[in-house]
Amino acid sequence: MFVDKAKVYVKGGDGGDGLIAFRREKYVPEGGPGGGDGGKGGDVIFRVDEGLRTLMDFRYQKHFKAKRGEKGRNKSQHGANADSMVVRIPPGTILLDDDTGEVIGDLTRHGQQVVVARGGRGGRGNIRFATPNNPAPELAENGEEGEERYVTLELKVMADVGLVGFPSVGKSTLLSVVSAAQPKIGAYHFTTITPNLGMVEVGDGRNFVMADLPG
Ligand SMILES: Nc1nc2c(ncn2[C@@H]2O[C@H](COP(=O)(O)OP(=O)(O)OP(=O)(O)O)[C@@H](O)[C@H]2O)c(=O)[nH]1
Ligand SMILES: [Mg+2]
Repeated sequence: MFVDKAKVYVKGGDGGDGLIAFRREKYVPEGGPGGGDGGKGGDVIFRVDEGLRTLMDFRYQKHFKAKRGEKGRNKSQHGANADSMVVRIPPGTILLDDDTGEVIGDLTRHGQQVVVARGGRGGRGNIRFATPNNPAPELAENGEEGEERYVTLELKVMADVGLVGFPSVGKSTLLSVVSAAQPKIGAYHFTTITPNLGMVEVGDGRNFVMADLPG
């Protein structure tokens, strides 16, 4: 068994700010407050896709930030909530909070998902702050910040192919050439005592796991 690992940064979207605005209507001289609430920031969600087999994609993209919520609108309208950002992961991935070591999720089935960073709530607009004493408040809240953290992904990988052959025929050498693995190579028999695994990239985006076994 070989463990593929990756560490990524995730951040939920910030909430949209609440708006300070006043109604301006014909024949209504003092229309009162009309600033709406900000929208919620997007969540970052990790979802299992059974088409994936490795954590290779996370070597290239390590930052995942969801969009922020829209600012509150006038006429008491709520700003739009931001869409969640969905990141695809292979089945069998364990997600850990990198700082605390807490297990965030252990995802095995296709479509299973977990929110790894929540988006912030939107701030309240000035309509929310109107009171009999202060019917025209010049006050609104900022949106809440989205959660952020570093997440470690761990995937236990089973080999797709194994190299079987007599001692010293060059099995470890082959693995070292087609993958990034660095197995011990020696001009004597039984150099390899425990299996070595490596990820082989085919070139069209696909990849597979090769195991170098003892002779
Ligand atoms: N001439 C030649 N030598 C090779 C070739 N491939 C590997 N070797 C050499 O053969 C020796 C054994 O290579 P390994 O890759 O360790 O062989 P292995 O099959 O993993 O051996 P065990 O782990 O001991 O079973 C090393 O000295 C390599 O440098 C090849 O294509 N040609
Ligand atoms: Mg070997």
